[in-house]
Amino acid sequence: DNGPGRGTAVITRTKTRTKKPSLYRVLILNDDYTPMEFVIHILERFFQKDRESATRIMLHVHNHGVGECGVYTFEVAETKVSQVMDFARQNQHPLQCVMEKK
Ligand code: NFA
Repeated sequence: DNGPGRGTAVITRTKTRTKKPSLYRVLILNDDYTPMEFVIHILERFFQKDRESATRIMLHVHNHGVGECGVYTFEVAETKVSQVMDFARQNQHPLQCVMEKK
């Protein structure tokens, strides 16, 4: 006999709350040498922009010095930055791409 209040299984709450991942903006920076067409290509290829929004973002960077390509979780943002920096370097353009916490 277990008697009162003994031998009773207790399930404690192990997980209810989840954490939203931090988000990071990926930015490109203006320079005097990278061709406009190359920047548009980057935005189409790595950020899935159509030609119209790629052109708008490129011109924003050209006119304001910096612009947002997209917002991603840390690992995705890091990968985008690496892909852009590698591709720019391979093509001998000084284009800079950075990430910042939102
Ligand atoms: N400023 C560059 C040019 O006039 C174009 C550019 C735009 C470069 C956006 C970098 C980022 N060729």
